[in-house]
Amino acid sequence: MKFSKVLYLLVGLAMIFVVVGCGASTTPAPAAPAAAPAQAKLEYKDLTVCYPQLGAESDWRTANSASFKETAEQLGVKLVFSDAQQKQENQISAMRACIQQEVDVIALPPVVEDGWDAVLTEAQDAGIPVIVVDRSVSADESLYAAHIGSDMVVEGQRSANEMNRLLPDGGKVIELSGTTGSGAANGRAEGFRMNLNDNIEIIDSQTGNFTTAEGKPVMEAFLKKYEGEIDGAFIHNDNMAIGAVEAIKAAGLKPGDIKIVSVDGTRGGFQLMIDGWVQADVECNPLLGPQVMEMALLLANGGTVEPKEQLTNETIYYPEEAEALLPERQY
Ligand code: GYE
Repeated sequence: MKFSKVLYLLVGLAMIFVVVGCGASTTPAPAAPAAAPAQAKLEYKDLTVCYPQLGAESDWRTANSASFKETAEQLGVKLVFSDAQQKQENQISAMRACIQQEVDVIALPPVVEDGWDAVLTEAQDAGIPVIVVDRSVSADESLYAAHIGSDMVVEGQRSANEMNRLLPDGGKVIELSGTTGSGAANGRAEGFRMNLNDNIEIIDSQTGNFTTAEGKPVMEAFLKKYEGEIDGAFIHNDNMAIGAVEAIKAAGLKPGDIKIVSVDGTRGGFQLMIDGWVQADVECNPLLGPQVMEMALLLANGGTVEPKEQLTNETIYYPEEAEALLPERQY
């Protein structure tokens, strides 16, 4: 029997059933008990999302904050935004204030990996789902609803692959790393060491806290200490690369004398590639607002995110394409 005929038959039977059903009742049916109204589905305009941002240390971070603010504005989500100035205790107090305020969802970009168990437990006890954003936490997975961000280990591996290509005969490299104890710095350092060729030696590693201001003096110190010895630099973000390049220029070196691999893919990083200072920029995408808001709505409506670990798709940028791509970069 054709599908359409089966459909007609079923519809017909259903109609007979309805008619017979109604006709058969002689006494009026008792008023149905007011069915508990199905839990009204929350919409974006009903949502309050807390974003205790970790700081404003880099262009990546500025773009990340803007992505959250713009997305919230477009969707009509109420965003409780704060800036912790790279201090974990400030992020924790901001989270506690949001718990008190009974926000619907907390999206947390943790400045460092450790030390979140207590406040994550407090959020859980208050029934507020937490989405860990960008950097990871070392806390047990059961304490948060999802983590969305980059695979920092993969970024480190990609950076090592580029350094291997740039120094085919081996050499000495320094590492200018991100904030000590942060998931981004830990992952990038780990991945870099996993893939780096044996003939390339990491002669020193210091933090520049992901900022231009702190990256510059660290590079100055490296240049003094290892004069003429540095073949390559793995720099954990473009802002520190900007500071490092200022120091390298001041030391009288030319673009390419020290091969630089940086991370983020910001406009500043693109400009360094165009000017010949950076040979590869490993992308890290800060524009997470739309995905996080979508997740927040799902969680606020009782849904779950599967799998808990949601990774961002990323690539590597090279000097040859930098000029053409720069005008369309969003950050
Ligand atoms: O690479 C850096 C920022 O956590 C991925 O933090 C983020 C890093 C990013 O300050 O520029």
